Amino acid sequence: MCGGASIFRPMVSGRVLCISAGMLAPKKADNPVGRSHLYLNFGLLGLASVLASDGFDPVVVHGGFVTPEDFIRDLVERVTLSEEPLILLSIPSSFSLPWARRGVEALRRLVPAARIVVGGRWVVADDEPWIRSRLPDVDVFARGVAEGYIVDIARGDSLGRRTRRRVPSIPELDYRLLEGMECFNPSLEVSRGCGMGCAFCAEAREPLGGMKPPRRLVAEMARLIEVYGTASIRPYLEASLFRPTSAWVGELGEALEASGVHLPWRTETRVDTMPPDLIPGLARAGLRILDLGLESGSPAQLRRMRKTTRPDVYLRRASSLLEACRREGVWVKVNILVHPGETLDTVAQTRAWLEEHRSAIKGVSVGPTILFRYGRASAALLAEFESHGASVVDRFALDRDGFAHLHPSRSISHDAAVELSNEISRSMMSARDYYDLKSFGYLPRQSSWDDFRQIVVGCPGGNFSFRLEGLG
Ligand code: B12
Repeated sequence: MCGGASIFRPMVSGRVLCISAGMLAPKKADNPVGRSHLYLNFGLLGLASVLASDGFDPVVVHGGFVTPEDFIRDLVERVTLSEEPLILLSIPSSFSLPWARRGVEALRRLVPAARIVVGGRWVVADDEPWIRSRLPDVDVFARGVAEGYIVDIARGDSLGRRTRRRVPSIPELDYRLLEGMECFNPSLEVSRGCGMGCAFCAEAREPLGGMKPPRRLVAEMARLIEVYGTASIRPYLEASLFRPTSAWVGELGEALEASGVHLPWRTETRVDTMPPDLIPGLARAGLRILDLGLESGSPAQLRRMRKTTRPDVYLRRASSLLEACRREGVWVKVNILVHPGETLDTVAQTRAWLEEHRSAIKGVSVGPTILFRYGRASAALLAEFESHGASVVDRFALDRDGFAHLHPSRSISHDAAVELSNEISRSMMSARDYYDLKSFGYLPRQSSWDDFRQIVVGCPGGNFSFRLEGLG
């Protein structure tokens, strides 16, 4: 079963417990569809993979939407822990912070001698005093990416003395370490970093690294098929900025042909960095869904986001890319932000742009920009947002919760922004479109259209972000 029941192997002494913090409620509407999402923490799985190759015995579990106290109690009851077990807790987003806080309290109560190490670079950032104030019972906080020193942590070396180990910067993910593996559609990391400087992203200044060589990627796909025992998997190729060259696409095609591997996959990129002429080759190599961070169809808003200094060129490129995807049968999901400075006019511009490209868009993800606390960078970002006319809904939220909702401008309140986001979403996406997109990477692997349909039909008033049509 997916999302709760145990397939746990008996715990042996010295096993490293790697917990991905869950969430108390979904980020958007709290309904059964939101709660059926599985958020694979491949960053944590990568750390477990490094530990396993160094002789440790890690296991990765996901809190999902289970109440933290129940989750931890169940975990402690069904596993045999060593006397002073090492527990790695990963906090993938600020939305997981309340779960993590209660989870740590439960761990301290039930396993007082545990050594609890917390990481998750988007939340821990560069501000240990703050994260310690949120999670006082934790022993060690780890910053940044951790493949280089996770083994030292597991050995009990102090972080101050840590030595940088020589591990590949992107480890191969060992899905056998993931509890409930069969429920998750796997991810494969192809590159790290972005560095494009967008106002709302913490990776704005993380430089883009090189892409994984195609031969290595294909070998990993082949091993995934072997581990899952089936080719009916739909991997997400993870990269904050997926930017292949034509040589890379050509080599990928050759490597796939030579190995006989053929898997449909999904990835995410920017509209202005992916040349449309690469789409036919990528489609032949299995690209089925492309997530595009368009963010807005309004030139003024694109400038405010620092997405581009030439919105006309940016939007023209976006049109050509969408057209290339449409021609090749690649589904496009467009991400849109209702951002500081937004007015009803700028929203109308975005809606008109989406309408014009409707035939090339399978679905959208729309939401108001959220201000995430990212260490010392947050104050400057808030000042920038305020200069566009935005204000925070609750001035204590940023320090208390690690994120703050915004009123985008005097003319659009936060509630109005949520409502506008839902309207745009519903106008662009049917229940079937939503399912088709989500069944690639977010819903449990075995979840069929019929299962999904029944969940939706069984939840009248679910405030879904898609049109309730075609549900039978
Ligand atoms: C891929 C991705 C996902 C994937 C996978 C997440 C993952 N962590 O593996 C999925 C789809 C599951 C996901 C889900 C969500 N995400 Co997301 N996601 C990203 C993205 C694009 C890249 C994350 C990344 O860097 N992965 C690469 C791996 C290698 O890095 P990593 O996960 O950080 O792990 C490394 C370190 O953090 C550290 N580490 C992590 N855990 C631990 C634990 C220990 C003990 C140690 C020592 C170290 C350590 O070591 C790891 C390996 O080096 C980012 C950023 C972006 N550019 O937009 C957003 C981002 C992280 N997501 C975000 C959000 C909000 C979400 C969602 C709420 C949904 C959403 N999109 O709004 C959910 C929340 C899930 C949850 N339970 O909280 C926000 C978080 C902002 C914040 N401060 O809260 C980001 C920054 C995007 C943004 N809007 O700005 N996400």
